[in-house]
Amino acid sequence: MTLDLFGSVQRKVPEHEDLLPGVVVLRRRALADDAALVAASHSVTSISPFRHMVTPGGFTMSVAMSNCGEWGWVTDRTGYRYDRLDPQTGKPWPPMPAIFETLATEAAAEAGFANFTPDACLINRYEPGARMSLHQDRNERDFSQPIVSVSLGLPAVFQFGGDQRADKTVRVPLAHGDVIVWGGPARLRFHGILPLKRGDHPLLGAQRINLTFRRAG
Ligand code: MD6
Ligand code: FE
Repeated sequence: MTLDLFGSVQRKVPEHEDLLPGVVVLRRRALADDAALVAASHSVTSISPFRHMVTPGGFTMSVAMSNCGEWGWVTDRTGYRYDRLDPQTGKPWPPMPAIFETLATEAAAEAGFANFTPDACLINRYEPGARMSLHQDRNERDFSQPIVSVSLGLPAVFQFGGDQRADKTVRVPLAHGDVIVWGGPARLRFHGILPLKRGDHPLLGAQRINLTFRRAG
């Protein structure tokens, strides 16, 4: 704890938290580049727009999604998978912006995963009430590769479970600019996002954008 020039109390936010084995939170790591990241995200979604995909069970997701990079994560009635083409445009996903790839590679290295080169970036858009129910990320080929996840806009509560759906969960608040890197023993843990609370973020208004970087192919 330190006192600043005006005598108010500032709690130091730890920059590098080891949340659970294999999970590192880099608080505010993306903050300095926030406007450029939002602009890059807009350039992607102007080509491959946000859309609400349908799960194999027939439910329309409350989170709207797009992708960039060589592979994009998609779901429809036939299942979850990575695809080189955007099913909505019939064209390849937009290339991954350099500022995305640089952030993902640097954050992974800071968390202990050297040489992470993502070939897929899923862009999730949450509006108030949107949520992501508990799931595992298991459509990727190589589980030794980490996942880097960047939060922008309204804050959200991330739920971390165990390797079984019924395992008890811990809640982790994620704010604008926070980056999570996870892999190793945490790679297949169940996780989700609680329903987004209403709010108005200076840069993004009433939404949260999440960028999730993976090595899919
Ligand atoms: C989200 N994230 O933060 C949803 N999955 O909006 C995920 O589902 C996720 O953040 C794997 C690794 C990191 C993540
Ligand atoms: Fe996930």
